[in-house]
Amino acid sequence: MITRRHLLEAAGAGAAAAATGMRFATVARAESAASRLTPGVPAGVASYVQMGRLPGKRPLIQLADRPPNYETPIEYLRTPITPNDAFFVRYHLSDIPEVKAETYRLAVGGEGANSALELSLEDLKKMPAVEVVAVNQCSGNRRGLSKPHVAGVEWGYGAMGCARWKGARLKDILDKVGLKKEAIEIAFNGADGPAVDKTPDFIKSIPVWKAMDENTIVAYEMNGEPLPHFNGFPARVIVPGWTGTYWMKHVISINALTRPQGGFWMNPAYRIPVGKFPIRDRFITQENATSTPITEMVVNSLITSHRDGDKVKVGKVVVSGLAWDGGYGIRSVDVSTDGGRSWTAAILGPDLGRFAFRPWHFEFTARRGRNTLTVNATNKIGQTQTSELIFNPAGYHNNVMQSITLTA
Ligand SMILES: Nc1nc2c(c(=O)[nH]1)N[C@H]1C(S)=C(S)[C@@H](COP(=O)(O)O)O[C@H]1N2
Ligand SMILES: [Mo]
Repeated sequence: MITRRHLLEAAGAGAAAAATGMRFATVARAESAASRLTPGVPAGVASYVQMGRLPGKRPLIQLADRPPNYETPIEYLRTPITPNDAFFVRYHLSDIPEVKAETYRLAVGGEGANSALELSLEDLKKMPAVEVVAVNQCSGNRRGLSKPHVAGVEWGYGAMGCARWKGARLKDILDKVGLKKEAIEIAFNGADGPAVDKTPDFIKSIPVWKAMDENTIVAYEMNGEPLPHFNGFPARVIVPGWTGTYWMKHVISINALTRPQGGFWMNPAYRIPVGKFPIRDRFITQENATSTPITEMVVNSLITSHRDGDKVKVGKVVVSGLAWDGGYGIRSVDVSTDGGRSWTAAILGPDLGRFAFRPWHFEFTARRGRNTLTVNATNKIGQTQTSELIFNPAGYHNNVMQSITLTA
Protein backbone atom coordinates (compact mmCIF):
# COMPACT_ATOMS: atom_id res chain seq x y z
CA MET A 1 0.00 0.00 0.00
CA ILE A 2 1.26 3.42 -0.92
CA THR A 3 0.53 5.80 1.94
CA ARG A 4 0.40 9.57 1.66
CA ARG A 5 3.63 9.74 3.62
CA HIS A 6 5.40 7.55 1.09
CA LEU A 7 4.15 9.71 -1.75
CA LEU A 8 5.41 12.83 0.00
CA GLU A 9 8.72 11.18 0.65
CA ALA A 10 8.93 10.18 -2.99
CA ALA A 11 8.15 13.72 -4.08
CA GLY A 12 10.76 15.10 -1.68
CA ALA A 13 13.37 12.64 -2.83
CA GLY A 14 12.53 13.49 -6.43
CA ALA A 15 13.06 17.19 -5.80
CA ALA A 16 16.36 16.52 -4.04
CA ALA A 17 17.42 14.28 -6.90
CA ALA A 18 16.52 16.94 -9.44
CA ALA A 19 18.51 19.50 -7.44
CA THR A 20 21.60 17.32 -7.44
CA GLY A 21 21.20 16.49 -11.11
CA MET A 22 20.28 12.85 -10.47
CA ARG A 23 17.76 11.52 -12.89
CA PHE A 24 15.79 9.30 -10.57
CA ALA A 25 15.27 8.51 -6.95
CA THR A 26 14.10 5.58 -4.94
CA VAL A 27 11.89 5.16 -1.93
CA ALA A 28 13.32 2.78 0.60
CA ARG A 29 10.60 0.35 1.56
CA ALA A 30 12.63 -2.77 1.81
CA GLU A 31 10.06 -4.96 3.58
CA SER A 32 7.34 -4.41 1.04
CA ALA A 33 9.72 -5.05 -1.86
CA ALA A 34 10.99 -8.25 -0.28
CA SER A 35 7.40 -9.46 0.11
CA ARG A 36 6.93 -9.05 -3.62
CA LEU A 37 9.94 -11.11 -4.59
CA THR A 38 9.31 -14.26 -6.54
CA PRO A 39 9.72 -17.30 -4.26
CA GLY A 40 12.98 -19.02 -5.12
CA VAL A 41 15.13 -16.00 -6.01
CA PRO A 42 18.42 -16.00 -4.07
CA ALA A 43 17.94 -15.08 -0.41
CA GLY A 44 20.48 -12.26 -0.71
CA VAL A 45 18.24 -10.32 -3.09
CA ALA A 46 15.93 -9.38 -0.21
CA SER A 47 18.79 -7.47 1.42
CA TYR A 48 19.18 -4.94 -1.40
CA VAL A 49 15.82 -4.90 -3.18
CA GLN A 50 13.43 -2.01 -2.65
CA MET A 51 10.33 -0.57 -4.24
CA GLY A 52 11.96 2.01 -6.45
CA ARG A 53 10.26 4.89 -8.12
CA LEU A 54 11.46 6.10 -11.49
CA PRO A 55 9.89 9.34 -12.75
CA GLY A 56 6.64 8.50 -14.51
CA LYS A 57 6.49 5.00 -13.05
CA ARG A 58 4.60 3.40 -10.19
CA PRO A 59 6.78 1.79 -7.54
CA LEU A 60 8.48 -1.21 -9.16
CA ILE A 61 10.81 -3.85 -7.75
CA GLN A 62 14.22 -2.22 -8.01
CA LEU A 63 16.90 -4.84 -8.53
CA ALA A 64 19.52 -2.32 -9.56
CA ASP A 65 19.61 1.45 -9.78
CA ARG A 66 22.61 2.17 -12.03
CA PRO A 67 21.90 0.98 -14.62
CA PRO A 68 18.16 0.98 -13.81
CA ASN A 69 16.67 -2.51 -13.62
CA TYR A 70 13.11 -2.53 -12.34
CA GLU A 71 10.76 -5.49 -12.31
CA THR A 72 6.96 -5.36 -12.59
CA PRO A 73 5.11 -6.83 -9.56
CA ILE A 74 2.68 -9.55 -10.70
CA GLU A 75 -0.32 -7.46 -9.60
CA TYR A 76 0.25 -5.30 -12.68
CA LEU A 77 0.29 -8.34 -14.94
CA ARG A 78 -3.39 -9.17 -14.45
CA THR A 79 -4.39 -7.65 -17.78
CA PRO A 80 -3.11 -8.66 -21.23
CA ILE A 81 -1.93 -5.08 -21.75
CA THR A 82 0.59 -3.85 -19.19
CA PRO A 83 0.12 -0.19 -18.21
CA ASN A 84 2.98 2.05 -19.36
CA ASP A 85 3.70 3.27 -15.84
CA ALA A 86 4.00 -0.31 -14.56
CA PHE A 87 6.09 -1.64 -17.44
CA PHE A 88 9.44 -3.12 -16.43
CA VAL A 89 12.70 -1.29 -17.15
CA ARG A 90 15.95 -2.89 -18.19
CA TYR A 91 19.21 -1.14 -19.11
CA HIS A 92 22.82 -2.22 -19.49
CA LEU A 93 24.28 1.27 -19.51
CA SER A 94 23.96 4.01 -16.92
CA ASP A 95 24.17 7.11 -19.07
CA ILE A 96 20.63 7.47 -20.37
CA PRO A 97 20.11 10.88 -21.97
CA GLU A 98 16.70 12.52 -22.16
CA VAL A 99 16.26 12.49 -25.92
CA LYS A 100 14.23 15.45 -27.18
CA ALA A 101 11.52 14.81 -29.76
CA GLU A 102 12.48 17.94 -31.73
CA THR A 103 16.18 17.18 -32.09
CA TYR A 104 15.89 13.38 -32.37
CA ARG A 105 17.44 11.91 -35.53
CA LEU A 106 17.56 8.31 -36.67
CA ALA A 107 20.53 7.60 -38.96
CA VAL A 108 19.89 4.80 -41.47
CA GLY A 109 22.61 3.35 -43.68
CA GLY A 110 25.62 1.08 -43.31
CA GLU A 111 27.89 -0.65 -45.80
CA GLY A 112 25.07 -3.07 -46.66
CA ALA A 113 22.80 -0.22 -47.79
CA ASN A 114 22.74 1.58 -51.14
CA SER A 115 22.37 5.00 -49.52
CA ALA A 116 22.06 6.72 -46.18
CA LEU A 117 19.56 9.13 -44.67
CA GLU A 118 18.38 10.69 -41.44
CA LEU A 119 14.83 10.57 -40.19
CA SER A 120 13.27 12.92 -37.66
CA LEU A 121 10.43 11.80 -35.42
CA GLU A 122 8.04 13.64 -37.75
CA ASP A 123 9.47 11.74 -40.73
CA LEU A 124 8.81 8.45 -38.92
CA LYS A 125 5.26 9.49 -38.13
CA LYS A 126 4.60 10.40 -41.77
CA MET A 127 5.37 6.84 -42.85
CA PRO A 128 2.54 4.26 -43.01
CA ALA A 129 1.75 3.45 -39.36
CA VAL A 130 1.18 -0.08 -38.12
CA GLU A 131 0.20 -1.46 -34.73
CA VAL A 132 1.20 -4.71 -33.11
CA VAL A 133 0.39 -6.05 -29.66
CA ALA A 134 3.52 -7.82 -28.49
CA VAL A 135 5.18 -9.17 -25.38
CA ASN A 136 8.52 -7.66 -24.45
CA GLN A 137 10.27 -10.17 -22.22
CA CYS A 138 13.85 -10.01 -21.05
CA SER A 139 15.87 -13.10 -21.99
CA GLY A 140 16.80 -13.32 -18.31
CA ASN A 141 13.25 -13.17 -16.95
CA ARG A 142 13.16 -15.67 -14.02
CA ARG A 143 16.96 -15.87 -13.93
CA GLY A 144 16.70 -15.62 -10.16
CA LEU A 145 14.97 -19.00 -10.15
CA SER A 146 17.88 -20.81 -11.80
CA LYS A 147 19.27 -23.71 -9.78
CA PRO A 148 22.19 -23.48 -9.39
CA HIS A 149 21.97 -19.70 -9.30
CA VAL A 150 23.77 -17.84 -12.07
CA ALA A 151 25.24 -14.35 -12.25
CA GLY A 152 23.23 -11.44 -13.61
CA VAL A 153 20.19 -9.40 -12.59
CA GLU A 154 18.21 -11.80 -10.39
CA TRP A 155 14.84 -11.30 -12.06
CA GLY A 156 11.75 -13.01 -10.72
CA TYR A 157 8.59 -13.28 -12.81
CA GLY A 158 8.17 -9.65 -13.84
CA ALA A 159 10.87 -8.80 -16.39
CA MET A 160 8.16 -8.70 -19.01
CA GLY A 161 5.14 -6.77 -20.22
CA CYS A 162 2.84 -6.54 -23.21
CA ALA A 163 1.82 -3.38 -25.03
CA ARG A 164 0.18 -2.16 -28.20
CA TRP A 165 3.08 -0.66 -30.12
CA LYS A 166 2.61 1.75 -33.00
CA GLY A 167 5.21 2.86 -35.46
CA ALA A 168 6.73 2.50 -38.92
CA ARG A 169 7.73 -0.84 -40.39
CA LEU A 170 11.49 -1.38 -40.25
CA LYS A 171 11.13 -2.82 -43.75
CA ASP A 172 9.74 0.50 -45.03
CA ILE A 173 12.63 2.36 -43.40
CA LEU A 174 15.17 0.00 -44.96
CA ASP A 175 13.46 0.28 -48.35
CA LYS A 176 14.19 4.01 -48.27
CA VAL A 177 17.96 3.35 -48.35
CA GLY A 178 17.78 0.06 -50.25
CA LEU A 179 19.61 -3.08 -49.14
CA LYS A 180 22.47 -4.57 -51.10
CA LYS A 181 22.16 -8.27 -51.76
CA GLU A 182 25.25 -8.79 -49.54
CA ALA A 183 23.43 -7.41 -46.48
CA ILE A 184 23.11 -10.11 -43.81
CA GLU A 185 22.26 -8.29 -40.57
CA ILE A 186 20.62 -5.05 -39.45
CA ALA A 187 22.31 -3.44 -36.43
CA PHE A 188 20.83 -1.00 -33.91
CA ASN A 189 22.38 1.47 -31.52
CA GLY A 190 20.62 3.53 -28.86
CA ALA A 191 21.32 6.96 -27.42
CA ASP A 192 22.42 5.52 -24.08
CA GLY A 193 26.06 4.92 -23.35
CA PRO A 194 28.41 3.71 -20.65
CA ALA A 195 28.84 6.23 -17.83
CA VAL A 196 32.29 6.11 -16.23
CA ASP A 197 32.65 2.35 -16.37
CA LYS A 198 34.16 0.34 -19.18
CA THR A 199 30.94 -1.37 -20.19
CA PRO A 200 30.94 -1.79 -23.98
CA ASP A 201 28.29 0.16 -25.90
CA PHE A 202 25.03 -1.74 -26.32
CA ILE A 203 24.75 -2.60 -30.01
CA LYS A 204 22.48 -5.39 -31.27
CA SER A 205 21.74 -6.86 -34.66
CA ILE A 206 19.07 -9.11 -36.13
CA PRO A 207 19.09 -11.12 -39.36
CA VAL A 208 17.85 -9.29 -42.46
CA TRP A 209 14.90 -11.68 -42.77
CA LYS A 210 13.64 -10.74 -39.30
CA ALA A 211 14.22 -7.04 -39.96
CA MET A 212 12.11 -7.31 -43.14
CA ASP A 213 9.28 -9.10 -41.33
CA GLU A 214 6.14 -6.97 -41.53
CA ASN A 215 5.71 -7.14 -37.73
CA THR A 216 9.13 -5.67 -36.94
CA ILE A 217 8.67 -1.95 -36.40
CA VAL A 218 10.27 1.20 -35.06
CA ALA A 219 7.66 2.28 -32.51
CA TYR A 220 6.99 5.78 -31.23
CA GLU A 221 3.78 4.93 -29.37
CA MET A 222 3.06 2.49 -26.57
CA ASN A 223 -0.59 1.90 -25.63
CA GLY A 224 -1.67 5.07 -27.42
CA GLU A 225 0.90 7.34 -25.79
CA PRO A 226 4.43 8.44 -26.55
CA LEU A 227 6.93 5.89 -25.23
CA PRO A 228 7.84 6.54 -21.60
CA HIS A 229 11.41 7.80 -21.28
CA PHE A 230 12.56 4.58 -19.57
CA ASN A 231 10.98 2.43 -22.28
CA GLY A 232 12.82 4.16 -25.09
CA PHE A 233 11.44 7.60 -25.89
CA PRO A 234 11.11 8.78 -28.58
CA ALA A 235 11.47 5.60 -30.65
CA ARG A 236 12.48 2.00 -30.16
CA VAL A 237 12.72 -1.20 -32.15
CA ILE A 238 9.97 -3.80 -31.65
CA VAL A 239 10.90 -7.35 -32.65
CA PRO A 240 7.71 -9.34 -31.96
CA GLY A 241 8.32 -12.91 -30.83
CA TRP A 242 11.98 -12.31 -29.95
CA THR A 243 13.29 -11.55 -26.49
CA GLY A 244 13.71 -7.93 -25.37
CA THR A 245 17.43 -7.72 -26.01
CA TYR A 246 16.85 -6.74 -29.65
CA TRP A 247 14.20 -4.12 -28.82
CA MET A 248 16.63 -1.19 -28.96
CA LYS A 249 15.41 1.82 -26.99
CA HIS A 250 16.12 5.44 -27.99
CA VAL A 251 17.29 3.97 -31.31
CA ILE A 252 19.52 6.47 -33.10
CA SER A 253 21.15 4.32 -35.78
CA ILE A 254 20.13 1.45 -38.00
CA ASN A 255 22.91 -0.06 -40.08
CA ALA A 256 22.81 -2.73 -42.74
CA LEU A 257 25.84 -5.00 -42.34
CA THR A 258 27.63 -7.28 -44.78
CA ARG A 259 29.56 -8.92 -41.95
CA PRO A 260 28.28 -10.21 -38.61
CA GLN A 261 27.94 -7.58 -35.86
CA GLY A 262 30.68 -8.05 -33.26
CA GLY A 263 30.94 -6.84 -29.70
CA PHE A 264 30.25 -8.11 -26.22
CA TRP A 265 26.46 -7.88 -26.43
CA MET A 266 26.32 -10.20 -29.46
CA ASN A 267 28.95 -12.61 -28.17
CA PRO A 268 29.40 -13.85 -25.46
CA ALA A 269 26.27 -12.11 -24.10
CA TYR A 270 22.74 -13.15 -25.03
CA ARG A 271 23.72 -16.58 -26.27
CA ILE A 272 22.27 -20.01 -25.61
CA PRO A 273 23.90 -23.39 -26.08
CA VAL A 274 23.25 -24.85 -29.54
CA GLY A 275 20.52 -27.50 -29.61
CA LYS A 276 19.33 -27.22 -26.01
CA PHE A 277 16.07 -25.37 -26.59
CA PRO A 278 13.24 -26.10 -29.04
CA ILE A 279 13.92 -22.97 -31.06
CA ARG A 280 12.81 -22.52 -34.69
CA ASP A 281 14.13 -19.05 -35.55
CA ARG A 282 17.83 -19.30 -36.19
CA PHE A 283 20.35 -16.50 -36.44
CA ILE A 284 22.75 -18.34 -38.72
CA THR A 285 25.28 -15.58 -39.39
CA GLN A 286 26.03 -15.42 -35.64
CA GLU A 287 26.00 -19.13 -34.90
CA ASN A 288 29.11 -21.10 -33.97
CA ALA A 289 29.69 -24.72 -32.98
CA THR A 290 28.62 -24.26 -29.35
CA SER A 291 26.46 -21.16 -29.02
CA THR A 292 23.86 -19.18 -30.89
CA PRO A 293 22.09 -15.89 -30.16
CA ILE A 294 18.86 -16.15 -28.24
CA THR A 295 15.94 -15.57 -30.63
CA GLU A 296 12.26 -16.30 -30.09
CA MET A 297 10.69 -16.70 -26.66
CA VAL A 298 9.77 -20.16 -25.47
CA VAL A 299 6.15 -20.94 -24.57
CA ASN A 300 5.36 -19.90 -21.01
CA SER A 301 2.64 -18.99 -18.53
CA LEU A 302 2.26 -17.19 -15.22
CA ILE A 303 -0.36 -17.16 -12.49
CA THR A 304 -1.05 -13.51 -11.66
CA SER A 305 -4.20 -13.71 -9.50
CA HIS A 306 -2.44 -15.30 -6.54
CA ARG A 307 1.01 -15.66 -5.07
CA ASP A 308 2.49 -18.86 -3.77
CA GLY A 309 1.35 -19.29 -0.17
CA ASP A 310 -1.78 -17.11 -0.44
CA LYS A 311 -4.76 -17.98 1.74
CA VAL A 312 -8.11 -18.69 0.08
CA LYS A 313 -11.57 -19.72 1.31
CA VAL A 314 -12.67 -23.33 1.08
CA GLY A 315 -14.84 -23.73 -2.04
CA LYS A 316 -14.77 -22.15 -5.48
CA VAL A 317 -11.59 -20.24 -6.32
CA VAL A 318 -10.81 -18.60 -9.64
CA VAL A 319 -7.14 -18.56 -10.54
CA SER A 320 -6.04 -16.52 -13.54
CA GLY A 321 -2.95 -15.52 -15.40
CA LEU A 322 -1.21 -15.07 -18.72
CA ALA A 323 0.37 -17.26 -21.39
CA TRP A 324 2.66 -16.30 -24.30
CA ASP A 325 5.22 -17.66 -26.71
CA GLY A 326 7.43 -16.63 -29.60
CA GLY A 327 4.56 -15.75 -31.92
CA TYR A 328 2.97 -19.04 -32.88
CA GLY A 329 0.10 -18.22 -30.55
CA ILE A 330 -1.32 -20.01 -27.53
CA ARG A 331 -3.46 -23.08 -28.19
CA SER A 332 -4.27 -24.07 -24.61
CA VAL A 333 -3.40 -23.62 -20.97
CA ASP A 334 -3.82 -26.64 -18.71
CA VAL A 335 -3.94 -26.70 -14.93
CA SER A 336 -3.29 -29.62 -12.62
CA THR A 337 -4.42 -29.73 -9.00
CA ASP A 338 -2.97 -33.20 -8.35
CA GLY A 339 0.71 -32.73 -9.00
CA GLY A 340 0.52 -33.35 -12.73
CA ARG A 341 -1.47 -36.60 -12.77
CA SER A 342 -4.48 -35.02 -14.46
CA TRP A 343 -4.90 -31.75 -16.33
CA THR A 344 -7.92 -29.56 -17.02
CA ALA A 345 -8.05 -26.90 -19.72
CA ALA A 346 -8.28 -23.34 -18.48
CA ILE A 347 -10.62 -20.93 -20.26
CA LEU A 348 -8.73 -18.62 -22.59
CA GLY A 349 -9.54 -14.90 -22.66
CA PRO A 350 -9.45 -12.47 -25.58
CA ASP A 351 -6.88 -13.05 -28.31
CA LEU A 352 -5.01 -9.79 -28.97
CA GLY A 353 -2.81 -11.40 -31.60
CA ARG A 354 -0.23 -14.13 -31.76
CA PHE A 355 2.53 -12.01 -30.16
CA ALA A 356 0.39 -10.86 -27.21
CA PHE A 357 -0.19 -12.10 -23.69
CA ARG A 358 -3.14 -14.51 -23.74
CA PRO A 359 -5.19 -14.24 -20.53
CA TRP A 360 -6.72 -17.39 -19.03
CA HIS A 361 -8.67 -18.38 -15.95
CA PHE A 362 -9.46 -21.60 -14.16
CA GLU A 363 -12.03 -22.37 -11.49
CA PHE A 364 -11.45 -25.09 -8.94
CA THR A 365 -12.79 -26.15 -5.57
CA ALA A 366 -10.29 -25.51 -2.82
CA ARG A 367 -10.26 -28.10 -0.06
CA ARG A 368 -9.27 -27.38 3.52
CA GLY A 369 -5.51 -27.34 3.80
CA ARG A 370 -2.97 -27.04 1.01
CA ASN A 371 -4.03 -26.90 -2.64
CA THR A 372 -1.24 -27.01 -5.20
CA LEU A 373 -1.80 -25.85 -8.76
CA THR A 374 0.56 -26.36 -11.68
CA VAL A 375 0.14 -24.57 -15.02
CA ASN A 376 1.34 -25.60 -18.47
CA ALA A 377 0.78 -23.66 -21.70
CA THR A 378 0.86 -25.20 -25.18
CA ASN A 379 1.37 -23.15 -28.32
CA LYS A 380 -0.11 -23.68 -31.77
CA ILE A 381 2.85 -25.74 -32.97
CA GLY A 382 2.45 -28.10 -30.01
CA GLN A 383 5.32 -26.87 -27.85
CA THR A 384 4.78 -27.03 -24.09
CA GLN A 385 6.61 -25.80 -21.01
CA THR A 386 9.22 -27.92 -19.30
CA SER A 387 8.97 -29.59 -15.92
CA GLU A 388 12.75 -29.55 -15.42
CA LEU A 389 14.88 -26.42 -15.82
CA ILE A 390 16.96 -26.42 -19.00
CA PHE A 391 20.05 -25.07 -17.31
CA ASN A 392 22.23 -22.57 -19.16
CA PRO A 393 24.93 -20.31 -17.71
CA ALA A 394 23.04 -17.06 -18.34
CA GLY A 395 19.72 -18.26 -16.94
CA TYR A 396 17.77 -17.59 -20.15
CA HIS A 397 14.53 -19.10 -21.42
CA ASN A 398 13.22 -20.30 -18.04
CA ASN A 399 9.81 -21.78 -18.82
CA VAL A 400 9.56 -24.33 -16.05
CA MET A 401 5.88 -24.91 -15.26
CA GLN A 402 4.90 -22.77 -12.28
CA SER A 403 3.35 -24.37 -9.20
CA ILE A 404 1.74 -22.46 -6.37
CA THR A 405 0.22 -23.66 -3.14
CA LEU A 406 -2.92 -21.99 -1.83
CA THR A 407 -3.99 -22.69 1.72
CA ALA A 408 -7.72 -22.88 2.40
N1 LIG B 1 19.11 1.47 -25.68
C1 LIG B 1 18.90 0.32 -25.03
N2 LIG B 1 17.93 -0.47 -25.48
C2 LIG B 1 17.67 -1.64 -24.85
C3 LIG B 1 18.46 -2.08 -23.75
C4 LIG B 1 19.51 -1.21 -23.31
O1 LIG B 1 20.26 -1.50 -22.37
N3 LIG B 1 19.70 -0.03 -23.98
N4 LIG B 1 18.21 -3.29 -23.16
C5 LIG B 1 17.44 -4.26 -23.94
C6 LIG B 1 16.94 -5.37 -23.13
S1 LIG B 1 18.05 -6.57 -22.70
C7 LIG B 1 15.61 -5.50 -22.80
S2 LIG B 1 15.05 -6.84 -21.96
C8 LIG B 1 14.62 -4.47 -23.19
C9 LIG B 1 13.79 -4.01 -22.01
O2 LIG B 1 12.82 -3.10 -22.41
P1 LIG B 1 12.12 -2.12 -21.38
O3 LIG B 1 13.17 -1.49 -20.53
O4 LIG B 1 11.32 -1.17 -22.18
O5 LIG B 1 11.20 -2.98 -20.53
O6 LIG B 1 15.23 -3.32 -23.76
C10 LIG B 1 16.27 -3.61 -24.68
N5 LIG B 1 16.68 -2.40 -25.32
MO1 LIG C 1 17.00 -8.22 -21.51
